[in-house]
Amino acid sequence: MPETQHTTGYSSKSAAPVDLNAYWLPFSGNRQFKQKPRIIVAAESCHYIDAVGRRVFDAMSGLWCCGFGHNRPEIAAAVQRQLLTLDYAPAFQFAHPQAFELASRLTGMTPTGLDHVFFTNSGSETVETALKMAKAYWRLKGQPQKQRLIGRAKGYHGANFGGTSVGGIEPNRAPYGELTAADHLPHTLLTENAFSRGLPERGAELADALETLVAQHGAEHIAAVIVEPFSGSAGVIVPPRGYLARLRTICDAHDILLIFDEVITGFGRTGHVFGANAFGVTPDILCIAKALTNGTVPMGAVVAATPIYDTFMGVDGPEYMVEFPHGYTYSGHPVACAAALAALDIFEREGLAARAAALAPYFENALHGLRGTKHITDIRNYGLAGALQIDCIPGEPVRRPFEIALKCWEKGLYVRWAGDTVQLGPPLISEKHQLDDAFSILSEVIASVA
Ligand code: PXG
Repeated sequence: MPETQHTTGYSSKSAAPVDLNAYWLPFSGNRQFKQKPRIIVAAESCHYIDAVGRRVFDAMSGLWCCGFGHNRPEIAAAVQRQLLTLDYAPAFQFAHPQAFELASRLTGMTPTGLDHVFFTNSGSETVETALKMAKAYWRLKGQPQKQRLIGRAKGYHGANFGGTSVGGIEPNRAPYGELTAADHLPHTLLTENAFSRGLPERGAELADALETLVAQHGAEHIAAVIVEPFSGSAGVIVPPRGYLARLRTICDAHDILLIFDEVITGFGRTGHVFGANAFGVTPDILCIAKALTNGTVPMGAVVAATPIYDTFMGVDGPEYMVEFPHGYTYSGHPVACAAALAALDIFEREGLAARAAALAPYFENALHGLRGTKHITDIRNYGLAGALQIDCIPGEPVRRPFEIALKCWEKGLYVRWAGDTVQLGPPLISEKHQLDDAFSILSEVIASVA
């Protein structure tokens, strides 16, 4: 059967019809999308403009990445300057000044002791880098058997092999069988914590499941545990009070590296610079991406604690030897560095972590104001991140959130649907009246959905 030719009407170069099937969208329902494409053509501060001219409030900061607002001229100017000065420099065995500048800038922002930055190009690459770094570290320390990786149920750590394996969102793993061996701690989504505001009170002892895995495998076989300070993709699952500190204590007791995946929680989302600051727990390895460049140019980074870096640098052999045989053509890309430096200027100059912290109680009140609206079985929030748990239609857990999000889009509000949740991560620069409008659309839409 010939493939249907759909047209968007937005062919940029020619009048030829665009074949919608030429583009295979990531993490999307392609068949549904192509019946009625949602095409975004422009952005402005906290809004998107779609192909029919609709202005849509970006209540997800893109995909959690554009929290400082869209189309910031300072970032555009820095990128243009960089493109006309040094568009690319080899990342292996050579470097350029902006990579050092950005690395130093970042180590000035990360918790004490996290002082060495390895650049990547996405959250997924960041996670792969962190996992390989952890495994290689133990080999260099003379403990080659310390290799097991532990994630957490409902965790999301990107789409590559290692990240998918330590990830705990079942539908993301199921299509592929086993990729890399990994164990999982239980998630911390407890019904008795439903409708908690901020940190839930119950469940810190769930961290003790790590002791069970230690008893099962022996600490001498476990390299690292990776968790998101709060789980983003699974729908803002906030750690129970004391949980992360307990995980840190158990890792310390057994010499297990603790990796925080702060791809979503970094750069102000929690109302602090990092989730590590918000929750008062410092990991051995910190993973960042997304808001590092305000979403403008792909970039990520692993920030490693000094003992890890020193172990690699202390390796036997001649000094010209590569200590960590890992990296990417575009690691520390000059254009990405320029974008990140300009984005961090904005972040610091405008005090956006503090702004998020100041706006968070207003956001929390508005979000929890939806309690009692039909279909909503839980509401969770931290900083400027929030999620609604939506009662499932039997056999179709994803349908209702999907219908809610599409109706919101039509009414000028972009929220994300994933699994049985609707999620919000508004720009850190949002105004209260914009949040009011967003919540009034959301409440009206949820009430109208069957
Ligand atoms: N770790 C975490 C914690 C993430 O949230 C990644 C790694 C992977 O990043 P890249 O840049 O490779 O996509 C992510 C990405 C959502 C959503 O709606 C979340 C992500 C991506 C897209 C959508 O929750 N997180």
